[in-house]
Amino acid sequence: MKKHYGEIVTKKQKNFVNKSPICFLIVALSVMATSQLFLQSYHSPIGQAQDIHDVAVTFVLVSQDSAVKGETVSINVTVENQGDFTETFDVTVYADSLLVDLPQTVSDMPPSSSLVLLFTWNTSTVSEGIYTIKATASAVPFEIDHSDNTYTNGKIAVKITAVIGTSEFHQSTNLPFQQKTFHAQGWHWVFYSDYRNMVYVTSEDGRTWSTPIVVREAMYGYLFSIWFDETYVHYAFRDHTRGILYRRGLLDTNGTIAWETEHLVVEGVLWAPTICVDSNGHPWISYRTNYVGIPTDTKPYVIKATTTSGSSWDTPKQLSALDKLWWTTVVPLTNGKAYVLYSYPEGPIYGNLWNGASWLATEEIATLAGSATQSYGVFSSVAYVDDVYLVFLQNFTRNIVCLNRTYGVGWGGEVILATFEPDEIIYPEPPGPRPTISIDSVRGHVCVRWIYDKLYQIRYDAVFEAWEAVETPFGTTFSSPNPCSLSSYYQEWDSKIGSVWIESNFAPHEVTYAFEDF
Ligand SMILES: [Ca+2]
Repeated sequence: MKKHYGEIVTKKQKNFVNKSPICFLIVALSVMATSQLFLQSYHSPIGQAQDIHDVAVTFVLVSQDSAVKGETVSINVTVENQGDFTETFDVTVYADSLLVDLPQTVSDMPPSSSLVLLFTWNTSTVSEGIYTIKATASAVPFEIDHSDNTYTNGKIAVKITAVIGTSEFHQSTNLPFQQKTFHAQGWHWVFYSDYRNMVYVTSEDGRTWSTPIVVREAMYGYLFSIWFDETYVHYAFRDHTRGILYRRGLLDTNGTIAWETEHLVVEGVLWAPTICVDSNGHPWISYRTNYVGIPTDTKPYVIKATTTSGSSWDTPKQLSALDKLWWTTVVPLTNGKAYVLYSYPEGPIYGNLWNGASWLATEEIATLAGSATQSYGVFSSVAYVDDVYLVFLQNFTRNIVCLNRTYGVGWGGEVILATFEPDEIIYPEPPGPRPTISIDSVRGHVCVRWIYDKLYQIRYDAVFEAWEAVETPFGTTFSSPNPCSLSSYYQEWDSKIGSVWIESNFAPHEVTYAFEDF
C-alpha cells in the first residue's frame, strides 16, 4: 500500500496476525541522536506482530517536471520502516542510470516510522533529455519483501531553453527584424508583450529570471522595436491614436532601466516600426502607413532623428509610391551611413543606401522568379561594417535564402540555407519559418536561426567563406514552437547570441529563451 507524502504513515496490515478492532494510533515525533527526524506511529500492543525486517520507499516527490540545464532539482524521498526492528540502510536516487546525489544512510530507524530525505540534483553536467527519477532503499538483513524497496516517480525533462514569461497572445516577440533581446551589464535582457504591456525581464545566468517589469502599454510584440547601442536601450512604439513614439533609457547594472521622456516621432495611422541607431548616435525608424485590409495609402517610410535623444526628427522619406502591405527595416553602417530594406507579401525586396549625405537609387534585391518573400513579406537583416546581410523565406521554393551586399559592389547571389516542402510549412497563416540573422564579429560569423519543430542554426564562416552544417544548439525539447515568433540578438554581445520565441499553441503562451555562449 503506497502512502502519499505528508500523510501519517500506518503499519502494514501484514504485520498483524490478529488485527484488533481497537487498534489506535498515537503519532509522535522522535528526534534521534543522528538528528534524523522520524515520524513514528505506535499501535496497540494487543496485535501480535511477526518478527519481520522490512524497509520501503513509499514516495518520491520531484520539485518540478522540467528543468533548464544547470538548475538544481529537489527530490524528496519518503522511506518507511515497516518491520519490527530498528534498521539502518542506504537510500540512493537515480535519474535513469545517473546517480542524482550522494547516497544517504538512514540510521537506527525505529519500527513503524517514516522519514523524508531531501536529495538535490545539479543538472549542469547532465545531457538534455527526459529522465525517470527512481529511489532505492538497500535491503536490510533478513528482509523478504524487496519489491517495495524501489519507488519510481514520473519523468523530468532537462532542457537547454528557459521559459522566461507568459503571454495571452502568440504574437508577443514578433517581428524578426525588430529586435527584442540583447546582453549588457552582465544581464540578459528580453522584451516582449504580455498582451497588455510591453515588459522586460532580466537574468544574470539565463536560467533564473526577474518578474516582468512594465515599460508601457503594448498589446502585440510587433508594435515595438528595440535597439541597444552599448549605452542606451531605445524603443520605437506604434500608438494606435498618436503615431510612432520614441524613447531611450539608460541601463543600470542592477538590471533595471532609467527611461527618459517619450517623444512623438510622426503622427498618423502607422504600423510596425523598426529602430536602429547610427554610428553618430542618431536614432532611425522605418515604418509603414496604415496597417490592415486593402492597401490604401499604405507606403513605406524611414525617418531620422536630428538629435541623439530623439527629441526632434527630420521629414520622413517615402521609400515607394506603391500601396502594399510593406515591412521595413533599417540597419546602421559606418560614418553615419544607413541601409533601409522594405518588402511586401510575395513581393521583391528593395533597398536604399543613405551614404551619410543623400539617398542613392532604389536597388531591387530579390527579383528572380521565386525570390519573392514568403511569410507576409517578413525578412531579417543586419549590417557588418558597411556590408548588409539579408535572410528570408522564399515564396515559391520554400527555401530559406541569404544574400549579402558588399559595399561598393552591390548585392550578390542567393544562397539556399534550408529547403522545405510546401506541406512542411507550418503555421499556414502566416507562414513560417521566419529566420533571423545575427552578426558574430568575435568569431567572424553570420548566424542564421529559424524555428521549425525546434530551433535550427547555420553559420557562415567569414574566414573560410563557407556555410557550416545546420545544427540544433538548443537541443530537441520544444513544445510547439511558433516559427513566426523568433527574435535574436542583432549581434554578438559579450560573446553570446540569444534568441527568444513563443512556445505552446494555447494561452498562456510560453516566452522561451536560449543563448549560445562562446
Ligand atoms: Ca522492503
